[in-house]
Amino acid sequence: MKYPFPKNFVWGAATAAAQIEGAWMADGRGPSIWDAFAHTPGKTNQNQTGDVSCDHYHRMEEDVALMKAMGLKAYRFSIAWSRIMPLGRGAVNEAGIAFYNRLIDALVAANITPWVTLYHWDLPLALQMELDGLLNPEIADHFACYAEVCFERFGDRVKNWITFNEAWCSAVLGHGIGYFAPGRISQTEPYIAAHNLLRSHGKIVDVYRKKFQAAQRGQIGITNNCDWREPKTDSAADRAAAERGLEFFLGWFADPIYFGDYPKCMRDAVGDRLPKFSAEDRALIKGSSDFFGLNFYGGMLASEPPANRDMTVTAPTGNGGMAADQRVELSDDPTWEKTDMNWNIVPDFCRKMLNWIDRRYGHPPIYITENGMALPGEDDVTVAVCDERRIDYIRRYLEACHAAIHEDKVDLRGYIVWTLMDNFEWALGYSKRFGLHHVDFTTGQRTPKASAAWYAAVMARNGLE
Ligand code: PNW
Repeated sequence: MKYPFPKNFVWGAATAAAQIEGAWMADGRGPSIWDAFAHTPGKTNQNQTGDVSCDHYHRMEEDVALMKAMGLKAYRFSIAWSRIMPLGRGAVNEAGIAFYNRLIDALVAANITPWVTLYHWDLPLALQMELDGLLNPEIADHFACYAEVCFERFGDRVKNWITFNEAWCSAVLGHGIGYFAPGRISQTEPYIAAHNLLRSHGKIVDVYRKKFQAAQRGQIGITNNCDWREPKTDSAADRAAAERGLEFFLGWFADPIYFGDYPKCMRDAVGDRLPKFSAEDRALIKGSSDFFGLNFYGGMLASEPPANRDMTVTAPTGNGGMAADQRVELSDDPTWEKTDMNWNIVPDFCRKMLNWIDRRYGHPPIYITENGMALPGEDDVTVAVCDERRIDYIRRYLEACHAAIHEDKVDLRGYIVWTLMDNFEWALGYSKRFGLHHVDFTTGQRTPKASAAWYAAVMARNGLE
């Protein structure tokens, strides 16, 4: 074997509740902000919603069988808060608990380690309506109560917890450019939402550590996303722009956890719009992650913009983050291959990102909790099953991971593919397919793509040939 991975390396595939479950009103589930957003005409591709999606809620046993068939070692999924607590607080919905109990039991029986994300963007709608959701500091207490129910009910079998998936998306896409739920457009609110997400993360981890961790012996952390920023030229200004871009993207969420505060460049640029941590918040947030979760998808060239450039971002993906504040000009190298999301395929950027995290945050254990690609033409199942380009993509990213581990000595402990099966790709609806399995959204039929068998072989031998 050319590229063996460390013993105990975590191999997995991921999904998220709002993207696969469907059954949006079944068994007492309350609505989420993504239901409201998707049901607002004009917000998603062809006004598509997650109402039915893959109908995983009703096909869970079949889906676990798919995972078992490929010898999946770990499965990362998220819990829909509004199935557990339909109004986000108060009464617990036992039918929702029962669903996740059945799922977890099925995984354990199939020898698949559950990795559970507590929040993958689907805030109970009631909390948005009553409290303004993430903008209200009180949200941290509600997050902590919900999480406590999950630890209590599932923590005997779940040993790997992720508090938040990509807080950057909730902040920037949800509260900055309005591309994601709850669809807010503001230059101030992203910083408030981010702040309350970090405070919520701190509280959730505190609950876990004080009440559950000793007995349940699991680990808890947060997953952030970041795209690499490569200096466009070797000039000091472009190198500084790239570094600033990374601090605005990832440092925003990781610096408070590892250092207790936001990056200095953000303080300088954002001024009074950037909230301050109270001593109490800081004590909860600093040191609050047992591992570093990273979702990695791409990168761009970064350069210092001309002084008079208007940086206001209106582009849907908002890849520039809070662009007017960070002032980093982003561009592509025309030779780069792209995915169907238009994201650049540059495996070396993954290695660089891992090294940046390793150095900046003092050699933390890292798990890649998402990486994968969307391919065009895959609505047609006969096209989808020949996904050689996806195999090539995953192979090259895994080679980059292997180099980071063995040559750079990064403590990378796992790689989780996005995603187990085609699903509701948020604002892009069903127009983008990332799955190792094709889903026919009319019949619900699942069909393994070539990448599923290939990935099964990689997991079985714990490495690449
Ligand atoms: C991640 N962007 O989201 C999510 O965690 C998944 O739920 C999602 O399906 C996957 O990546 C693929 O998109 C992102 O526009 C979605 O910059 C959009 C962006 C970034 C991450």
